[in-house]
Amino acid sequence: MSMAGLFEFARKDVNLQEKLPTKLLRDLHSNFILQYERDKNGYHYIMAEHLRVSGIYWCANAMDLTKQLSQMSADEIVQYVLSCRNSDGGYGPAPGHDSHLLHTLCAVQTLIIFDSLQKADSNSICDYVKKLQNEDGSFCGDLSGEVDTRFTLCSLATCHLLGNLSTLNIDTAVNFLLRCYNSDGGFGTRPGSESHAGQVYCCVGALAIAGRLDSISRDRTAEWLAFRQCDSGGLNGRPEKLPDVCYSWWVLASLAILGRLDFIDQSAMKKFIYACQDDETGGFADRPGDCADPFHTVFGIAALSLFGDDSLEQVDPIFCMSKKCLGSKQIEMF
Ligand code: GRG
Repeated sequence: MSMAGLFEFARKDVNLQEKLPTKLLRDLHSNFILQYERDKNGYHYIMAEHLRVSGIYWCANAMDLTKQLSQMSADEIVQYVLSCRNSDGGYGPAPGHDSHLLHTLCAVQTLIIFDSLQKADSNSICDYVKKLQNEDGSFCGDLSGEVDTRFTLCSLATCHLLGNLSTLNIDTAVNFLLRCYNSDGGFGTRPGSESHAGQVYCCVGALAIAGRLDSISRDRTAEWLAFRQCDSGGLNGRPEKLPDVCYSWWVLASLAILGRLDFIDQSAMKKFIYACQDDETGGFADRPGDCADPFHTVFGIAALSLFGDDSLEQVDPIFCMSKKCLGSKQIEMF
């Protein structure tokens, strides 16, 4: 391949056409989200059983951040989430499914959003999380043994939100995270793995919860994150990949935690996020013109909230929940 060809390859991007949305279509998004709550016999609801509790958190959080949570059936949702609890103390994605850290954190986040955390057994949840910590400080997501820095954030966030962070071995957890810190400033899933923006969010968030952000170079990490911005204004997760609206959250929230939001071109980024909205059905897609879904919807909305928008609740960059519902559980960062 010629040098020119290589250069083109490195600049993978999308084109923003003129007819794409240029402002936040807030009220359309609540209709989009509520259809997932209403249509329980529909294809999407049935096919999503393996990730339902995560899906419930994405939907409830999107409704909370757009100040429309009161339109949801709070009691029914809380009862459903509680019914996903297993005897090991963790939560699965749906009743009868095995526990997993991803769903356990989402269950806790959802209960907080609906002001129902007192209905959960905090001690048994923390015991469940503690058992998944390995000697080297890393965490498995469940009994299958997969290790990933995502699970470090899930563990520290869950125990912090339940007011029992000290049940975990924080020193070894931090040591493990630092072994996943790469010389380019990013973090990977495990020591030696490629830097990825999703993993940077998990590691930076976990270090913030641990009170150990001083262990890394904020500027070096923020520079790696800033390089994720493409000409369209959208952000990718790693070099030579297409932008995706969810990285607007993973990257921007990491920069917010590091106190480096100004490293990015904010107006170009907003333009890309607005363009990912579906102006007929509501919801956000990964990229302009693709099919909208609740995952990209919540992270698109959360990213816009970080820029400051009066029609949205202010979001907390570590926990991806409104500051209003977190109250005193927020972490003082500076
Ligand atoms: C929100 C508090 C809170 C916690 C969530 C599970 C988790 C903790 C974070 C996930 C972070 C992460 C790894 C995000 C990336 C998700 C994603 C779109 C992965 C796709 O990866 P590839 O390799 O896509 O298919 P690319 O974009 O690299 O081509």
